[in-house]
Amino acid sequence: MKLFFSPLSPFARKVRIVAFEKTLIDEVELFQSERHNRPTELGPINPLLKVPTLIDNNGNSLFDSPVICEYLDSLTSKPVLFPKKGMSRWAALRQQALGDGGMDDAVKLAYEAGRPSGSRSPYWLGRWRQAVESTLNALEREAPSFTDKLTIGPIAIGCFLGFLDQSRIIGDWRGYRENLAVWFEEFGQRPSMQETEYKK
Ligand SMILES: N[C@@H](CCC(=O)N[C@@H](CS)C(=O)NCC(=O)O)C(=O)O
Repeated sequence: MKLFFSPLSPFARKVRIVAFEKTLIDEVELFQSERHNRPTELGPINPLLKVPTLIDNNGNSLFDSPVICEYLDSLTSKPVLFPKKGMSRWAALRQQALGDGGMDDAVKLAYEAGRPSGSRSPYWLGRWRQAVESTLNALEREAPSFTDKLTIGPIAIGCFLGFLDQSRIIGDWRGYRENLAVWFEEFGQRPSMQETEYKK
């Protein structure tokens, strides 16, 4: 399999973590995709022109991290990262939506903040920041009920928090979010998190 990724993309990190947890990492060949190359490089395989994009062993392309992650989950039996049915499935998918949604807003905030100072929109900077803070507040309230069971939910949340640390886009998020900070401290020790951490 081939994975088009960028070292800074939290969504691509999510896919790499899943590959690691499913012991598939050695079967995934990584191709670093630079932003300026994406239209030509990814156009034929992903109309969204985004990383992560996966090419499976039959040459089929898969995109959007939830789809790629569920595909990888289907390839080996354990651990089950996408519970098949019942409330545990909806709880995992809901957590994934929180993590992915937080990443979406944090990435947009980083893009907007990275524009030349005269072109930045105060409205959009405020809007994306508000959404990131609101997601963090929800996660702080929910963190005491997080269980040790590994699913796609905590993986997505871990990638969201990891992106905030790596990009420093909103400064110190831990200050008054102790439950979440304690949870992330422990989750961040997983080998899959350590192995995929962005290093300058
Ligand atoms: N919903 C997508 C989001 C992927 C995404 O936003 N990727 C960003 C990088 S973090 C991207 O490739 N943006 C286009 C670009 O940077 O050219 C997923 O879950 O995979």
